[in-house]
Amino acid sequence: MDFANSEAQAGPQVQDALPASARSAVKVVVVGGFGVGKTTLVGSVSEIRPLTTEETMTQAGAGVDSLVGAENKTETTVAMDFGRISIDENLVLYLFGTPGQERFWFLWKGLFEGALGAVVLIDTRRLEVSFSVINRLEERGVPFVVAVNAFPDAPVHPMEEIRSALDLPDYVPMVRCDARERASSRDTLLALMSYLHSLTTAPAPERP
Ligand SMILES: Nc1nc2c(ncn2[C@@H]2O[C@H](COP(=O)(O)OP(=O)(O)OP(=O)(O)O)[C@@H](O)[C@H]2O)c(=O)[nH]1
Ligand SMILES: [Mg+2]
Repeated sequence: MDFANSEAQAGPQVQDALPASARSAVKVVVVGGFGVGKTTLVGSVSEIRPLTTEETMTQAGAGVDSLVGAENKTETTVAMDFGRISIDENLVLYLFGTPGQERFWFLWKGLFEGALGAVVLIDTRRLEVSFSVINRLEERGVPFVVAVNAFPDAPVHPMEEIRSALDLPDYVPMVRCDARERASSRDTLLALMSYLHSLTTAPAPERP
């Protein structure tokens, strides 16, 4: 990971304090299949040292976790990622990244408690890992945006093709992002906030 985690510098830091002007806080979850960049996104955008629960991958995952497109991956999230970003002087987002490996998905229930919305990260080399993630969000009625993460050797498809492959309704916003880039990760979260805002002001779209 190219960002400091909570173990690197122990103890409270001045920059970790909540801005005094913050009036509202919103919980957002970052979800997606194994290795799509969830921890990277939370780490790149967080204004506090992100809390991560990365553990070294072991042989336990052999034959269970598909490493296609993530062959060099050595660590995986076993509980959650946590970060914070101030959208403006009044609004603070608390970010919770979920574990990607299906055997840790039982933890999702707690992580989703009180969440207003979700970012679903997608890797176009492994779209199939996103199906069950999206199903679970739809079952829970959590509004979400889909962010296509830019991996260098990932095929670039028009958004509408990806929408159709994922069977996503027209009203679900889709964006491209590079989870390593702070500005890009921030834009992705802004897309979610703007979508959540539109849901409160517009008549509910027709859902199947
Ligand atoms: N090129 C490129 N690499 C990325 C991007 N996002 C993440 N990566 C790399 O992909 C690997 C996996 O990223 P993680 O952030 O650990 O993925 P994750 O979704 O948290 O993985 P799990 O917690 O194991 O499910 C890391 O080596 C990242 O550096 C991206 O936008 N572009
Ligand atoms: Mg992770």
